[in-house]
Amino acid sequence: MAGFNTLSVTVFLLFLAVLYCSAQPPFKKFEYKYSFKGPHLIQKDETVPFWQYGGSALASEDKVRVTPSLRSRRGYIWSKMETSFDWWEIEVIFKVTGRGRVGADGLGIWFTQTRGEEGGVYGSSDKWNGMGLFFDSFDNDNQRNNPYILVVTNDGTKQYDHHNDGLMQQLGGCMRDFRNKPFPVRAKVEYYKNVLTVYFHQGLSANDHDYELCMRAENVYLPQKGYFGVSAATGGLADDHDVMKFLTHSLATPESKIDKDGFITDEEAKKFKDEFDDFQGKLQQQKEDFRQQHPDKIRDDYDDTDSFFEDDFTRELKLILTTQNGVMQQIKMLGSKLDEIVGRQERTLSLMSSVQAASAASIGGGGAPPVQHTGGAGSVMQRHEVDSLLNTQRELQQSVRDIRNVVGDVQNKAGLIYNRQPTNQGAQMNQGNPLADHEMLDKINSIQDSVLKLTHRPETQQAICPPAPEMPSCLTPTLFFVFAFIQIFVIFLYTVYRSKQEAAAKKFY
Ligand SMILES: [Ca+2]
Ligand SMILES: [Ca+2]
Repeated sequence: MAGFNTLSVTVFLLFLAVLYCSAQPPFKKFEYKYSFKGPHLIQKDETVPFWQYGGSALASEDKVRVTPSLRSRRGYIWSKMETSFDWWEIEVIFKVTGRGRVGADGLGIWFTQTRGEEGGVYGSSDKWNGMGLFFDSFDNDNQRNNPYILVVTNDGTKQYDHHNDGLMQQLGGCMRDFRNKPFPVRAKVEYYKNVLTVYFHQGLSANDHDYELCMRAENVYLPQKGYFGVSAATGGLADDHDVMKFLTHSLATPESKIDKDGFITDEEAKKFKDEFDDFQGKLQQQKEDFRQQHPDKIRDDYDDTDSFFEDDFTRELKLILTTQNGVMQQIKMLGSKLDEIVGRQERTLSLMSSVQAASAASIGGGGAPPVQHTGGAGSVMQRHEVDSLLNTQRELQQSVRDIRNVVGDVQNKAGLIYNRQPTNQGAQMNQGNPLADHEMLDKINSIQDSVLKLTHRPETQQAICPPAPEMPSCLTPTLFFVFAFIQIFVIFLYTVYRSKQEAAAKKFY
């Protein structure tokens, strides 16, 4: 009974130990020889340390442009060294950007037994042995399910089914849009204890924890050793495929870590030290080379680290400069606003003067010259021009008023004279009709004229004509006046007679 108890306790403890070990997260170690990232992604000879790239791929300081957004391009980048660990996790931070609503073809992240070559599967060769994680932009089978993310494993015999977007061959996948995101998108692939898990970060934030599960598959058997790679391709449509970071971690089970006890052997320590010295030597050599090639760019204080930092005084000065710049910008802005206001006022003034001129013209019966309405921004009237124009308008208005007064005066006087004339001619004339009165007036006027002519004639004749021959007694002034009186009398009688006749005629009607 006691033996059974001991056995059951041992089994239970073993079970707990296994459970504990399996629940423990794996130990992660960053593998710099299988990684690349900015800001100093390339060396001076434009190579990426521990990586090789080709096709249309171009590496710069902060990214590898696997393809540019040009038609029918293929590019790739592969790690140089074969992996030396069983389990791993890779995180790839990249961008797929293009002007079109639809892009092509896509990007592949690889772990394969041998490095791929330029080929037809997202820029890399077909019939690979290992895993391909594909970001398929273009919808070849027209199922309206792209952009799509899928994992396809291959043992080196299968050909990728492009026409169906690899749907029948996929180990798993998810439909996510990874193009034209505000932040770089990220993919994390974990291969640990034959479980392959893919997480995806949609690039809607820069938060490191915004990953979501895309697919998970168990019992996945990938080659024990292999190479990591990224490839991309464009077709009739084209996107930029830019990889900012490729970060690899090796994963170790807690058991294996406990076996190693966290220590490294002397042999390993020596190996790491040699590697470090080797790199240090290479760095110094490159520095020397650079100094020799660019003597003009060498600064004596280049190695003086103090020159890279600023002191308090400099920082304060910079702060003051920044503040003053801000103040200056504000003043400039105020100045421009003031200019704008002055411009508006001038425009308003010119408009007002034109309105005044129009009203003056309507008062003066159109005598004023028309003032041009200046609508254009460049033809704003000056103040003194407006003033002179207004003065002219006033003078003109005054003159028109004067003329009007004079005309009115003349009219009044004329009216007075007209009203006064008939009363002087006698009360009888008022009783007759106006036509007769006028006739009468005309005749009297003509008589007066003739009288005047006659009275003035002797002097003019004396001045101009030769002396007339003596006539016995032709016409004396007395005789003339007698005749004139008789004539007036006859006309008067005739007028009276005619008015009477007309009065008699009216009685018949
Ligand atoms: Ca496709
Ligand atoms: Ca599709």
